[in-house]
Amino acid sequence: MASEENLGVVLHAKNDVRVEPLPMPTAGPGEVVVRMDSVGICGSDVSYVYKGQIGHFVVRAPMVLGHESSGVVHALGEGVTELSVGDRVAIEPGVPCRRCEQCKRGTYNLCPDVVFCATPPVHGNLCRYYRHAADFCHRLPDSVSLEEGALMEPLSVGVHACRRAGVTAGHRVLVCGAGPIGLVSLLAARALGAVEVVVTDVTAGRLELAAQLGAQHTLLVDSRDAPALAERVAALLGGHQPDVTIECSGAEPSIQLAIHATASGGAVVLVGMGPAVVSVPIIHAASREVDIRGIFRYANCYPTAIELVRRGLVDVKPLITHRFPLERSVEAFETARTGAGGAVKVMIKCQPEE
Ligand code: 572
Ligand code: ZN
Repeated sequence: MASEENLGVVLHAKNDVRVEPLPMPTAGPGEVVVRMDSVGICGSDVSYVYKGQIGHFVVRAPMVLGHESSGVVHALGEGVTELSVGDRVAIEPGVPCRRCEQCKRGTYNLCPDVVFCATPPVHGNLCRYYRHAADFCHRLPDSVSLEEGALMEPLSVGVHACRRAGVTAGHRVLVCGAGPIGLVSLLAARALGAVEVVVTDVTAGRLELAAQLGAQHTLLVDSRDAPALAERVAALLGGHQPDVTIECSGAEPSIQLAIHATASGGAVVLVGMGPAVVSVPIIHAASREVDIRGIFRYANCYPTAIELVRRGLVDVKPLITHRFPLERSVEAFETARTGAGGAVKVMIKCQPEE
């Protein structure tokens, strides 16, 4: 039975997470109230809990966590015509102003006034009932589960990374880092036509999952010698350098490897967030016309992500390694932090069990 009371996971201060009652939301014009089903824990949620901040985004007031989510439409606000009560939806967590230059040109992820779930001071949606802009709730096809719906958020990051990299049919792709974002980048790259993908990591266990998810080759990074590792990447690809590299670790040596490994004329997309300042072989990139690009979340990727899953081109389900009921969220965060039991994606179930 769905509960009629709201309960949420609130970060009060660093290391102080509480599962506590929240007010029941009501839908304003253009909004819906969603009865939440599944919320995945992201690395950013873990950082806010255990470090209290990411860069200059600091948790200064109690904040509901969570932004990888799905649920069922529970109530409609005034003027909502595209959704009905009972619709199953994936919730796109960043709602932009819709009016600025960036919004108008479609790069709404770069809107200066975007509000994004669980980025201080904005509340997230790790709770039982949550209010959101109706046009950022994407209806799920019958064949796509609500857990898969929650995974449309990280998959959208992978889709956006591949679009920024220009991944296309026939490409050879290097993905650096086999955490959740490296793995969704691998899945998106394969679905967009990459024929051969190499995934690197410093942990052998993570590479096993990458191989299961479709990486033809994996490379355990056991040195900081970027030129030597780049040669090993090319050797795995039969002597070809990758057309593009998607760097998902943020680690300085890995960014150096990305630049050395990528073929002349290719692109490196920096997805991972590490130190703010890193030393990179910039002339090596520039003189070989290797473009270095960044990404900031995603824009216009949810519909593609949902369609890739609906058509069976991507299977995100193996990413889920752990499930916890909302009431045990503190344990869930600890599992996500330590990676205990080979944790990749920890999923929280928001409703009381039937
Ligand atoms: O799923 C979206 C997402 N984006 C992340 C991190 C985790 N999940 N980003 C990295 C951190 N930046 S930020 O600008 N910030 C804390 C707002 O440093 C946002 C994108
Ligand atoms: Zn995230």
